[in-house]
Amino acid sequence: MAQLSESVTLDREGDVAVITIDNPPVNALSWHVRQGLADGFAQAVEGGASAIVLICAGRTFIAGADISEFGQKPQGPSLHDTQLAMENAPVPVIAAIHGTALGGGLEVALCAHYRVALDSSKFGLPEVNLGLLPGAGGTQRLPRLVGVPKALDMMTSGRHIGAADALGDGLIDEMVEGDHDALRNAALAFAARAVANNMPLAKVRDRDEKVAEARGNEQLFADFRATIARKTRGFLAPEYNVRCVEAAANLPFDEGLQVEAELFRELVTGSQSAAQRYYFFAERAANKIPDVPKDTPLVDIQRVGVLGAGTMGGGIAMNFANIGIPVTIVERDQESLDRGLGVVRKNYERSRSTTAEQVEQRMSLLTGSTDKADFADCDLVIEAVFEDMELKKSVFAELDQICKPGAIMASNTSFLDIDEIASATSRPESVIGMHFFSPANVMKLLEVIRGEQTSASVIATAMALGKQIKKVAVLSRVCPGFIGNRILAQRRFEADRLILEGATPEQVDRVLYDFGLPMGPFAMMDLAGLDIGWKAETSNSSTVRDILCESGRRGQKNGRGYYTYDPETRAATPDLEVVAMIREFAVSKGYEQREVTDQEVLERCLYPMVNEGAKILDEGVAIRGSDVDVVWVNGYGWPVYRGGPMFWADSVGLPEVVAKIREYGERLDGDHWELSPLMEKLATEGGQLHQFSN
Ligand code: T1G
Ligand code: NAD
Repeated sequence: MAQLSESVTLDREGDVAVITIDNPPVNALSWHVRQGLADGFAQAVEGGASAIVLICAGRTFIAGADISEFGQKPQGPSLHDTQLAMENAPVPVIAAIHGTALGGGLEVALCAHYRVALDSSKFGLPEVNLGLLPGAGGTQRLPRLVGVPKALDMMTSGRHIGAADALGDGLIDEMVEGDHDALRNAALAFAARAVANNMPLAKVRDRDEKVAEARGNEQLFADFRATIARKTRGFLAPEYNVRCVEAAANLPFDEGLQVEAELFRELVTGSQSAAQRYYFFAERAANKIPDVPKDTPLVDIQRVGVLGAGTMGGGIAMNFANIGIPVTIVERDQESLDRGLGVVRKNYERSRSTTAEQVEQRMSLLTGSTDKADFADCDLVIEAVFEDMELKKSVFAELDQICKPGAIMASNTSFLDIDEIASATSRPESVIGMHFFSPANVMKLLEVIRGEQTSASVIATAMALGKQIKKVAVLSRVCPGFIGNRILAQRRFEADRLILEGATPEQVDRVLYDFGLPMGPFAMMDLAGLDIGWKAETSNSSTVRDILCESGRRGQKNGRGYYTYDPETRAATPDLEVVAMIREFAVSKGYEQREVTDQEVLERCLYPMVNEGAKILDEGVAIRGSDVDVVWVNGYGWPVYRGGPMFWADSVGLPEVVAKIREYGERLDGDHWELSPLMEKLATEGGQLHQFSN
């Protein structure tokens, strides 16, 4: 066996050459892998091998290019040359695939003449998630095997397909059951058959029949663009991926490769991909807690309890039933319980990805009760009752009596002090915040709130559980509103003031929507309901919300809020009557009316958020700047192609942001305009918020 580079070896099985990549954790195509591959194919052919098998050690086949190398000085041979060597090899080249063949990994496999894969394998070209497109021939080769519609779907969604699917599409030639040894043996057997039967050296580039079906079919591409328009709003990469597939259908292979190379170059040097690549690592960093080592023992969670089956409780329970963990749901009375379980069943029945059988299987994992004593055998209880401190303290005192030793008691509070809630128990070390976002069975973010006394084991368990239920968990310390809601409150304050000074709700919402946020603050308030926490008997026309509610407006639920809503389509239309009511109210409060520019709206809504994010870092509430970004991308729909509030502020330039905050702070009152010392320091020293860590 020859060690060709630090991560690639060349070996012989009889007269078949075996090239093995071993580059943990995911066999990414780092420069030394590319070097080893180039040498491996050359030496295998020079050595007279009758066939070549390419296989990877460890947990997966190649999971793509080495993302950490992007933006760095290029090293080692280009992937393109190695792929040509594979494709033009004078002997059969078989790729043996296990785990995930993703991005450049699948593109390498597509240059083999044949592909053999374990039945547990996954395949994908997820570059779009990094603001990119497959830049190693994948945009031209994939459609030639799976057809144009499938390639469009895979490349613009980034989704992975399974081995059975891949076999059906002709993406692989043989599916193997078993383990890595079974795969290796099957690939060697396939190689022997290929040699014995003189099987053709099939080049994917020569396959035309599947792309020919879409040649000149502009309608197909137009229809596809229309289907993805809404969910890819603001992103560049999806459209560029579509253009490459169009080239695959309409141009000769090498010309299509040219189109791919040009569009790839544009994306990889652009700001969107830089933000999305940053975000890829930011999401993975969020899992690392400096004072909670990786090997911290976890609490074994076999059964979960959820207290309260309201808006949040039901969704929280679904997350655990979805992964097979039984859940006891306790409500204060049977009627509330039936209502809550009814909503859960409806949500399951409405979900297109859940079969009728799965609905029953998951509902069977949910046990309803009106007696908290039924939490006695739970390893974790998550409380989701009304947002009231006294109520929460009283139920935690009860849980303290009921829950078994070692059980975790978590609160889904949005704002309240976890330490104060924990003080109602005799075991604050077992109390933690697990803050889900609505709808809890859909939103990916889980803010994990550690109290002063929460144990490392409880923190580690909550973070690991977050990954298990397919959430992105981010750790926060206690402060009002934690990371996400605390930052949201700053924007809300300025948005409310801007409409008193002359901006309109439509203008504020439009500016933030065009920036890439899913919805502006006023449309969001209409969606949530203007009367949340509002009481007619105490309303005294002291806020815009008061006067809107006093006028009978409740938001989307009664078709009138800051906007009026079409009863059929729910489409929102700016309400001039509301604009006039706000004007009159503002003037009565002494606000001078003036023209407010879109730029001022953007700066006054986003800069206080950045400033608050910096304060959160300064106080050590968040571990690192990128955690703040992960919270906002996953919990509040901040466009990932802008990285997050911290990354975005750095891209604007902290000196500019600091100068603006100072300027606004001089004429506007409010703590949110008091400059964060950390941001001032970083701006002076040329530091970056998104790279800051405590
Ligand atoms: N490059 C560098 N590091 C990577 C990596 C990659 N491609 N993929 C994963 N890692 C690191 C990751 O940061 C983490 O490190 C560890 O591996 C485990 O990852 C030319 C342009 C493969 C499904 O987009 O989707 O090819 O935190 O925690 O949940 O056309 O990783 O432990 O230090 O995510 O089991 C295209 C990206 C690249 C796939 C495994 N490929 N990776 O998931 O583990 S662009 C991708 C994943 C490209 C070509 C183009 C997932 C995974 P650390 P993990 P996991
Ligand atoms: P909700 O009013 O929809 O549901 C609360 C449920 O708790 C009700 O069904 C009520 O019957 C039940 N309940 C109240 N007291 C109880 C008791 N003593 N025993 C058992 N059940 C009891 O409220 P929600 O929106 O689901 O909020 C619940 C918690 O989650 C709050 O702390 C809230 O701040 C937090 N939260 C809400 C959201 C959101 O968007 N709604 C998001 C994140 C967190």
